[in-house]
Amino acid sequence: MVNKVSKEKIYDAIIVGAGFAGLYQLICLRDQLNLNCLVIETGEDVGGTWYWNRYPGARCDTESHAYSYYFSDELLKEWTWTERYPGHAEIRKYINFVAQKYDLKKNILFKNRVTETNFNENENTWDLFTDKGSKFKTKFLISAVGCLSNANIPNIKGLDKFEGKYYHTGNWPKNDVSFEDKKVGQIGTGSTGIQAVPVIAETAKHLTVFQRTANYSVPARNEPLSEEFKKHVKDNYKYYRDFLKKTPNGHPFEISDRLVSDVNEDERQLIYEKAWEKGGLQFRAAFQDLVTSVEANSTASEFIKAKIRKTVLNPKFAEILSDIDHPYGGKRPPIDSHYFESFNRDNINLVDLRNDPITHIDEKGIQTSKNHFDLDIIVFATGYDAMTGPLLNMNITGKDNLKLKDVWKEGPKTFLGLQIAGFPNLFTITGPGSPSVLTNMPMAIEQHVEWIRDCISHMLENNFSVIETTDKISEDWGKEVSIVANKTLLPKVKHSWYLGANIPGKPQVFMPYAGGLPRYEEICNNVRDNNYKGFNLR
Ligand code: N01
Repeated sequence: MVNKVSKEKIYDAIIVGAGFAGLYQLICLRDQLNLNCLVIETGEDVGGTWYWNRYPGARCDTESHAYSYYFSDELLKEWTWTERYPGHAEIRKYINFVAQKYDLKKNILFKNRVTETNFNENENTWDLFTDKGSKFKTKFLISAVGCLSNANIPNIKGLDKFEGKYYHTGNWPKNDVSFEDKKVGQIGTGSTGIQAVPVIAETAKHLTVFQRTANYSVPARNEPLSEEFKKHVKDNYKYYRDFLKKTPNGHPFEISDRLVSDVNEDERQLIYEKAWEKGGLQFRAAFQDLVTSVEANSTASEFIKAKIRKTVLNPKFAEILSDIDHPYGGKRPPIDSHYFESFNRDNINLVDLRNDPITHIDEKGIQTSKNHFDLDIIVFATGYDAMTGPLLNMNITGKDNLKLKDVWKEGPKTFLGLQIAGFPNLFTITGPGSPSVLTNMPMAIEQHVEWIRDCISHMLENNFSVIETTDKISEDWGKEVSIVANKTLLPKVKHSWYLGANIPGKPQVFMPYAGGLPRYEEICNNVRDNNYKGFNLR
């Protein structure tokens, strides 16, 4: 495909990233608006985050019938998921199925990373440069780079001396990594680490888990889907489409409207037990006030801590794993398949980095303040420079030589997470300031992609060539994002990547919009219906 793409012409739209967002944006702009489009993608194939996340146990935490494009009835009828939560390989199959159905790959330039992008004020166009030395020009630039695509390997002294192999989960090799007969060390116990531990422990000779912050997790209860449920989904996709659009997080479950204080202790325990048995992210939907009230939250937190202590037989491990310092759901809550049970194996060890921090890595493994751990493989499940990282990586320069990294020195500033003042004609799908990572991503993506499509269509119909928001509007939106977040417990959690606190030196600002997808969509639609109020069009 690569050599078929002309490098000279001015594209109507260039989309960066060929994941869920980039592919649907291509469908909307190429097939619905008839624009001349190019997608530029670093990977060798479509998939976005799922192209890179092939680590052991990688699986989506959203139930499969909701983790789908909903824009096409035909697609919903044609595709059938096989498990309650789709695994990474099945998601890649799905994305490839979509790419093939709509013949998308012919417009995608693979194996090219965008390294620099500059706005040309004379032409109102964007110039893009890639690591392969290619240059492209476009009228509209659309970032579909994802929120969690900038892998973070912490700067630990001596890693370059390590004689074994090391991998980041978000950059996993395409060929399977074998853990057979290997001593493995895994740093990180977020959603990713919690998925990886049970699978690595099963095949490795020995696994040492290095935990900095203890984490909650609820059983996913993954299982193959019954034929009956598969049929139910196909027969009811219209119902699910409406349902998913109405729930705050775009997930296929209702958030209860009862408060923790509405029920007595016995009833509460029964409700939690039922939710635990059902499994999945909907545990947090058991009561309405779990993410807004510390007291209410503590009942869920204590329930899960008790489950951990009951499951983990080694009292020392049980103590380290249940010594959790933040409210349940304050960080993105993981779900797992036998994570805590894995600590009952005899080939696993757990290191509490709070009491025994890593000092450095040497040729043979990891040195902590008290011990040395001989390792053949180190797995970094250490997360991402989330939300802003992938955008900043493109070295974007807007009007008046404005550098994005300078504009965002104190944290991201956007209008609706869709545009940045000083960067005309650049749209950011699921950008900071939008619901994005607080939702089931395909739902947030579809809403953004369709809004951008409608906006560009409006511009073309009315002969506008430039759209740009202002500093004042972005500032006001930033305040709104912060007011809404402060109604929840989310901004109060230390070390949360929602705040950028996981990356040394990153400004700490709560980045996603926490007011829910339906409310956010209403705001976006109001902007659209009022002649794109908040944007200057010319
Ligand atoms: O990353 P994380 P993740 N020394 O940042 C630790 C999504 N996701 O890849 O908490 C030692 O959550 C860090 O410790 P601490 C989901 O949205 C989705 O797990 O900072 N440890 C933490 O334990 C999720 O939230 C699916 O103290 C260090 C871990 O590494 C997001 O991706 C599946 C360290 C990082 O946890 C990110 O999850 C999986 C250091 N220097 C993930 N630096 C789906 O279902 C970091 N850590 C779609």
